Amino acid sequence: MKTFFTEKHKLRNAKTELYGGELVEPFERPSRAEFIINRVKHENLGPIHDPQDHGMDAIYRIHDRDYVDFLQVAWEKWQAENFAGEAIPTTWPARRMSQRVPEFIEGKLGYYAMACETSITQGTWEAAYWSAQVALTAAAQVGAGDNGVFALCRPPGHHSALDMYGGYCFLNNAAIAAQSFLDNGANRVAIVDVDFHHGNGTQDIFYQRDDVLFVSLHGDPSDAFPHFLGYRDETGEGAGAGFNLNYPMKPGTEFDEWRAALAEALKRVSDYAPDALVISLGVDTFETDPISFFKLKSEDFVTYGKDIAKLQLPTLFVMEGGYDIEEIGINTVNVLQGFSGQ
Ligand code: OKP
Ligand code: ZN
Repeated sequence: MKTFFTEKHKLRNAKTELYGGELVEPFERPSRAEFIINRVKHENLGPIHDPQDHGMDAIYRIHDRDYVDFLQVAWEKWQAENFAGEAIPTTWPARRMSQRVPEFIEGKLGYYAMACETSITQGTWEAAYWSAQVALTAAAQVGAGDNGVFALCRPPGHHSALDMYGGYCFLNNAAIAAQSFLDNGANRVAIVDVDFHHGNGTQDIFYQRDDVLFVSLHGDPSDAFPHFLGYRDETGEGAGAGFNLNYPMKPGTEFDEWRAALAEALKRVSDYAPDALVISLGVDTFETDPISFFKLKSEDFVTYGKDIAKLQLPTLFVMEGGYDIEEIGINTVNVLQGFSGQ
């Protein structure tokens, strides 16, 4: 299996995350990708390639222009105010307030953020841009006939929507890749999101569409981030009615229950008969993940990789979360090895 990866992910290197009322070192840090790429090499998963530059067009197929403009200049504008710390919003357009976009950077941050743990800093835009290019290049490789390809994206993407960042995400790599399949001749694409957290961004982007089926397994939003989307009764709207499927699960969920939900999800995908499958691959379902509450063990990742392979679909794996950093490489590559029968 080919891996697409760039060292440019290191440009995303915030010093702070607001967690438990303190500014801590971000859980989503550069060493995550280093552990994964080292495991890819150690296991001889396959060749590692740099991404090609597919430009901005594919990004604008998913994200709003004003939002992308904001991301590109947010750090510069924040710095111009001479604030001491990294760019974090403090105020949101909550219920019954105006949804106009403010001029001042602190207001813009609140307008475009869906969560405030994600500080914007020097290099954030460039890393997010190249993370999307990794997904696009890997998608093109699937389009060229490879049946399983790994996009080692960092930063992750599935919390990012049309005009929202947060949850460590800026551009929705999986959604951008899914749209690129459609723009290159696919009629239907399925996205299965196995990250511990609900893929609110991906759900929102495709909620009214029937050309992308979105299925997510995740911690119940009543108990887990992103808290405000991911319930079972969110099934799609308009043309998209019936094309969104959520499997929220409770704290302590073990692999047997999780795997049964995956089996149902994969049955729905199979019935949909997509031309391509995108897996939003987060391994924060692991039993010792520091910010999650499922109980998967390392060998379970191999098992579910095999389950996904049984669909026999052209499959793109897009890296999302996973924060038990010492084990992240093992768990991620276990899925890919299970899939490819290595
Ligand atoms: C990003 B991805 C936990 C706070 C969690 C943000 C989590 C973002 C996860 N108490 N805050 O889906 O792995
Ligand atoms: Zn996650």
